[in-house]
Amino acid sequence: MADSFSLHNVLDKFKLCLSDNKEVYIQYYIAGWRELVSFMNSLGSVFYFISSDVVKKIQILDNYLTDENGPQYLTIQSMVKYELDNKLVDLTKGGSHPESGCRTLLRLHRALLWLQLFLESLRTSTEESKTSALCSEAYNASLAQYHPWIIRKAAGVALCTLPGRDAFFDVMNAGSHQDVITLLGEALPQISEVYQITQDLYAKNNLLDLP
Ligand code: 1PZ
Repeated sequence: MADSFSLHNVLDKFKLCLSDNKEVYIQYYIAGWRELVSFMNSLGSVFYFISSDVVKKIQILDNYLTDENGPQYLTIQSMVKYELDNKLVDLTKGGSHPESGCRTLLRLHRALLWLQLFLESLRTSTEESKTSALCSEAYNASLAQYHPWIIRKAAGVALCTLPGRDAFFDVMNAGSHQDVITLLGEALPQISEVYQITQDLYAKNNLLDLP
């Protein structure tokens, strides 16, 4: 990626996600994910199989956002209402809308929990902590339950190649280690709020298990 990555960029995008009345703007949600993709790509080619899936999902949502019904996709709340009202969501496998906005965003939403857990454990980690261990603990506590064995295996292999804690802080490109830790402390509550609002919305509409 030509753009140089900084943790600031990710956090800025997720900060912009929330509207005054606590709706979540899809435009900034996917912009946050674009930054994460550029981060993953800077970690090396083992991560392409992960980032290419994220890119695919960003693209699906971006297409909805820019097509003629784009205004319905302004926020996650408006998307859920629009797609449910118009029967555009497959609630079971084998329907005619396998790539609804709702199910696509759900995949990113589940991964956001992983990110939140991982960044929180990184924030409170010590010099002896291993990023690969923190990362896979967060993965096992969140995303792994939705992945078949073969993907869990591949994710495990990729995670083994993660740089150590010091190098990882450097790749985040947000100043000294202490700066990064402070930044994470400020920003994680915002990511967590975006996560929680989405989670409650999906739960209320019985969308948490979309195929
Ligand atoms: C910093 C290092 C990042 C390590 C991330 C550890 C997580 C490994 C996840 C590996 C899964 C990638 C392969 C694609 C799986 C897809 O099958 C699933 C389900 O989608 P479907 O098949 O139903 O359409 N895709 C996902 O679960 C989305 C995966 C997102 C992974 C996000 C990682 C976040 C990285 C942030 C970087 C700091």
